[in-house]
Amino acid sequence: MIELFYESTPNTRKVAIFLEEAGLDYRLTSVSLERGEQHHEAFTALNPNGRIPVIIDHGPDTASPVTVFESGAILLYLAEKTGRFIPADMNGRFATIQWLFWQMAGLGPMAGQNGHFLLYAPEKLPYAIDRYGRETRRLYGVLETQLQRTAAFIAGEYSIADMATFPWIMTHKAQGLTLDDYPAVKRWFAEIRARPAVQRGLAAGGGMPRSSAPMTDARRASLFGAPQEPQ
Ligand SMILES: N[C@@H](CCC(=O)N[C@@H](CS)C(=O)NCC(=O)O)C(=O)O
Repeated sequence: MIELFYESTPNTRKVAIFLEEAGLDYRLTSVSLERGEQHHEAFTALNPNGRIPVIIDHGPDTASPVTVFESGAILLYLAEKTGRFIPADMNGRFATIQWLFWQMAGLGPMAGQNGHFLLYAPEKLPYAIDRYGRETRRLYGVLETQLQRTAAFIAGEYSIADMATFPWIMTHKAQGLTLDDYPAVKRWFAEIRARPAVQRGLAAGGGMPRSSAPMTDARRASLFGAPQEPQ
């Protein structure tokens, strides 16, 4: 059984989608970002970086429980464990891994900062808005070119690269973008959203808090305030 430490956010949705796609036995353990539970000692013992998602694989097919943090590493772990959603041949495998890393190191952080400066920063800083907006649009353009090329999924067949990228494209409106400007991304997005396992993955944790929850003072303090500094 896989335990997924969870609040509904782009990075945790990736993992819920994989678990549903693969039909793995799992349960969600709520981590309230508003209450700052990602900074609690019990949680940072699992992930010293104090971020969700984290999984614990409780077996029974592992000698002892396996803990993994970082959503990209979790997707790779689950793909290795099941032999699914990553091709076995070297070319296909690294086509998938390179796009997974592109999402982890590029699209996720840049879109995250873009959303921050557009929606949450107490001051509207034109330089930051311009810098991250431009970079996010550039990355959407890169994805558009790739999806026009493959005319299918990001790395050819449906894979963990798509599962990593899709929840971030879900945030396009908050990024100030429209998919009408990216027709191949729009086609791919609709195709993935229609998958029953993706629907189930997105519905996981129905009653739990979501990243789209209102930005209360407590949430702002937990996400951007003093707990983020070295303790
Ligand atoms: N690179 C990490 C990023 C994880 C991350 O930033 N998680 C957010 C939710 S999507 C979080 O835990 N935020 C809590 C905080 O900023 O204190 C991953 O992909 O797992």
